[in-house]
Amino acid sequence: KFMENVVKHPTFLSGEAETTFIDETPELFTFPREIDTSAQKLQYIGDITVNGFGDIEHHEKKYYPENQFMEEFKPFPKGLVTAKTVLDESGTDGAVQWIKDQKQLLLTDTTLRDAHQSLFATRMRTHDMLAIADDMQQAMPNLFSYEMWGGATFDVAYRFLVEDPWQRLKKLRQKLPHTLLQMLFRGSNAVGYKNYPDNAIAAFIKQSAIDGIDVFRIFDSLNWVPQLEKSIQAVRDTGKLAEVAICYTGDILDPDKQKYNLKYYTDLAKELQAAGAHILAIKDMAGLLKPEAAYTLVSALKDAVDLPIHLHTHDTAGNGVITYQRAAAAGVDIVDVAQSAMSGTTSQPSMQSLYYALANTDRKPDLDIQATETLNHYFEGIRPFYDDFSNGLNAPQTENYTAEMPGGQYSNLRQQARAVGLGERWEDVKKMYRTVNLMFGDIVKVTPSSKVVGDMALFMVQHDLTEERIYAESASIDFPDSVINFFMGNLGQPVGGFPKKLQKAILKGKTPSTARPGSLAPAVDFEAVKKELTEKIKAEPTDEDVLSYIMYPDVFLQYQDRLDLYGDVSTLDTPTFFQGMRLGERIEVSLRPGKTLLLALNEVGQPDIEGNRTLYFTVNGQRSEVVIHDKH
Ligand code: 3PY
Ligand code: ZN
Repeated sequence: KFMENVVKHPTFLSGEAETTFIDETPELFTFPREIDTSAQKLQYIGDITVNGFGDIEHHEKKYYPENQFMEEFKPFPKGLVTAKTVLDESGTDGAVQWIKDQKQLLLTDTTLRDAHQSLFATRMRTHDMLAIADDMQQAMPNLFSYEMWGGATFDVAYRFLVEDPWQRLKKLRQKLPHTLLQMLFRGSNAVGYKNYPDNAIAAFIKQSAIDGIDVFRIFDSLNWVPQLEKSIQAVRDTGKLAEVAICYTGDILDPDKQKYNLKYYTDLAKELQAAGAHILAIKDMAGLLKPEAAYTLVSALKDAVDLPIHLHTHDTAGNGVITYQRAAAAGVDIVDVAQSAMSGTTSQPSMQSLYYALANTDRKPDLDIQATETLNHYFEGIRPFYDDFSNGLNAPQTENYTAEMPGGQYSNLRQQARAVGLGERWEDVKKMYRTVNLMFGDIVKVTPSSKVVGDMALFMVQHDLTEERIYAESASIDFPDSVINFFMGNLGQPVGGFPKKLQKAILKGKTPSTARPGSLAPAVDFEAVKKELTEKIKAEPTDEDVLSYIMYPDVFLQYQDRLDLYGDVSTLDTPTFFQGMRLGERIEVSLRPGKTLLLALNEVGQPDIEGNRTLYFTVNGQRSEVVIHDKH
């Protein structure tokens, strides 16, 4: 391929090629990716069959009832006015006015983002989304939006699902043309866990808008407004909706928890309005907003600002629907719900339950309830595929009113605890999470600040550390990097500042910063990054690839390596993707449009002296083998 590139290069053809020709022409080294082959698919399936998926305990593939979701829905009503058509035709001002004019409670469906992030560690695959997206569009034509991107979905797609998240966005955009698509954006932390330079933030937002995002829910993990301003402006520059979040913590009605009182939230809302928010979100990431507090808060915010209010909660403690009902009574404009089969516990409250709770009131959502009940069966069918990643909860967790752990963190931290051998000590980890929060000065906890609290809690449980020992022995303790980074001020400033004694103990003489981290970060040179990435992947990257590489260099390169090894595995059915194949099983795999493989696994050989096993398949009737190293 290299020689072919050389002899076809214009400089070479012109006869001007000198000895530096090869050094100066990096494009010679960019080769088109090999198209998918059945050998690549066998490599993937063989590896999962023999070694299992990631850090999930290896088990025999489970049997699932055949998912025969073949329901038909009414076609999308022609000419229907939706929030999306209003935004496209009348811009952000028109959309904001339209929201304010609605009497019914508007709904955002989080099934494709926060629900699975909170229930099974963000593992829902694009394959399972695309299979139902047309039906979702038809069954729920009147939704305000789908939250379907951002948060943890971005890195999990690359890291664990061998998928390109931008493709998910573009494909869902095609299938959901009439509904706003919404993403969760972590302000200066974008879709990552650290601070990124301002121009990287702006470029990421611009590309996301081009590829299909209409509503950006922007938050800062410490509610520090300087960390939000650049993102708000960047979204406004795209002509899309900047929905800016107050992250809710504590309890405004509890006299003992007045660090975050009503005045704190109304003052913050005014600042966010002044910073350019089109919509105000109340982001109750841990499900701490109790029903009467919701009534009080929404009423006060309605008085304080002139913005539509969008409420997001998690049903961790089981009171989510009542919270929404009281918020609706106070005039909240939009709330976040998930399909019943994907709702409850650490996820959002159920869309269907909320509908019935508000039936026969003037806030009843405009929903074809029978159609959504039918649609929900699809999610009932696929949810068991993800049981290996489950949060393990089947009942409300009222203790979370004390632990204050965000829903999106719960299943991830549990998974992290298992990975470091603390699976059995989960109760201790939760208790320690609360202790660490108080040690840190009772901070707002949401990604990435919640991750810092989680890392410290795991660290303390793992090393049997108490608060007293942290102070007494700090000189000899190697604190987790994320904790040092936080106390250096690299995620911004927490409400009320850092606790000085602990900060000193953790930083061991280093000087923390109080500047906005983005004001210190050098701007990204996109051309230089593109060149570097071209050399690394030996192919021309897309603009999206460059942004992903800026966010997650190692994760992105590992994804590229796996793509080279396995080809596009996004077309595998989900049980096969996570659990491989059973002996004697037959499956169909779509290789590319119009090309399907019929695979059968006939035999798994014994490991040879080096631990390699040969797997014997039939592929479209032809015998085929693959050798897999058994890692056990
Ligand atoms: C995320 O940032 O991923 C969250 O879901 C925060 O709640
Ligand atoms: Zn959430």
